[in-house]
Amino acid sequence: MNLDQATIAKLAEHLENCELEAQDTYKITDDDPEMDWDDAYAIQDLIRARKIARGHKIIGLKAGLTSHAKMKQMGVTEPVFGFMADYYAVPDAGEVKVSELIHPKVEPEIAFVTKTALRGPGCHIGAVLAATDFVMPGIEVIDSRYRDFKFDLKSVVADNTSAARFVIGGQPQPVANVDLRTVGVVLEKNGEPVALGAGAAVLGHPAAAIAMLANMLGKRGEEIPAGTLILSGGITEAIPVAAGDAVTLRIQGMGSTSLRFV
Ligand code: OOG
Ligand code: MG
Repeated sequence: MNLDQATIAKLAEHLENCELEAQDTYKITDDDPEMDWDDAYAIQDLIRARKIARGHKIIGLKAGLTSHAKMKQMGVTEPVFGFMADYYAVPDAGEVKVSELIHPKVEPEIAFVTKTALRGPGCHIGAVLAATDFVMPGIEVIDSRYRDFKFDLKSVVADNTSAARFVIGGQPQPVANVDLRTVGVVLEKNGEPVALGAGAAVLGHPAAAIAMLANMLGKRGEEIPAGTLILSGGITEAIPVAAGDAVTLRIQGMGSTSLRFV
């Protein structure tokens, strides 16, 4: 770690306030270029602790930047992870208030729910499939707190990987019922298909994103508990949305989920 505790606390407070006030900010590595990976996750952990201290629950995890499309769009090379707070969850077909966000974008994702714990190192796709209760369609709404969505990896980790809202829905399927590599994914905005893909866009197999997450947590002495909801990462590039937009995600054999921006 290169930053002292006071700086980490100050940056966590700043980034969380930006989220809560829907206010964008400069990239934090501009002022603190010596920030390292441990500092970045320490800031994210402190944002999580601040939410828990205010009575919020953490209801899931997310892997991010797990597809080539996403890494190319954001100009980065490595996956990262973050958490989902209770108030990020939107009911299926529900509303997202754009006044609470800065510059939201949507991502088509496959959501996993575990039935047994996963612990790295050495976690692999087979272990993930064995531990998965079901998979279902999930739309993540990301909202980087950084101006114009411009960031480097450490800044985005500190900012809880742009997490803001999400919806899951459709027909939960056991993994034996779906080929998660070839499964087709259609994201529609106002009835028009705006992004198309297949599961393999995420690290060759979306379960590989969950294995990677278990291995990253394992390095910190943590695990993915049984019953955890995990978003495995955007399959296509993220699509900007505005008030008035309706977004639907359809995944082959898994039904659909949707939300509206108001
Ligand atoms: C970072 C979050 C990326 C995903 O699914 O790849 C992410 C960002 O692009 O702002 O959630
Ligand atoms: Mg995402």
